[in-house]
Amino acid sequence: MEKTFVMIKPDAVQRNLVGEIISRIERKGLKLVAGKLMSVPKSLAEEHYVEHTDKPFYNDLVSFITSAPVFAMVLEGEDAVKVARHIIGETNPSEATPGTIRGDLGLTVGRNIIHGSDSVESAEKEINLWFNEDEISDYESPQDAWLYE
Ligand code: IDP
Ligand code: MG
Repeated sequence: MEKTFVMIKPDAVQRNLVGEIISRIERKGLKLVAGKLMSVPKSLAEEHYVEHTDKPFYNDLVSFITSAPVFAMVLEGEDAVKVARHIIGETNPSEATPGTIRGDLGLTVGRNIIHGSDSVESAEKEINLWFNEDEISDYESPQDAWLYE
């Protein structure tokens, strides 16, 4: 089953939206297989956003992600990468469709609530970057029988 990496950013943790966001993910049917509240070391933030090193917002982005704790997660499910990106919504919350996490809960691109891996390849990279293998659980959920044919 496909896995993806999702991180609730510092703005959403400070705004007490962790429960709301995890609830949306759970209701969708994605299975939580790892999760932790953590302060992000600068080196981890820099590595996570390495593809954006040359962007004008890179330094602010690294400062923001390291400014207060995040809630990092691994989610599992059929097409988990694509499904998580869909329920997260467009990068800029002002353009994100209502009903998505960013569309309902965010206002500006620099404070857009949540991160989700953009491909299966980056999901693998990000899961390895943020989690040790022994932090990820493999378990059967009784609702699997009612989520999948
Ligand atoms: P994504 O998070 O939807 O994958 P990316 O383009 O990969 O979007 O950008 C990574 C993160 O960088 C965004 O989630 C957002 O926090 C930040 N970001 C992207 N574009 C801008 C911008 O124009 N101004 C400020 N921050 C930005
Ligand atoms: Mg991205």
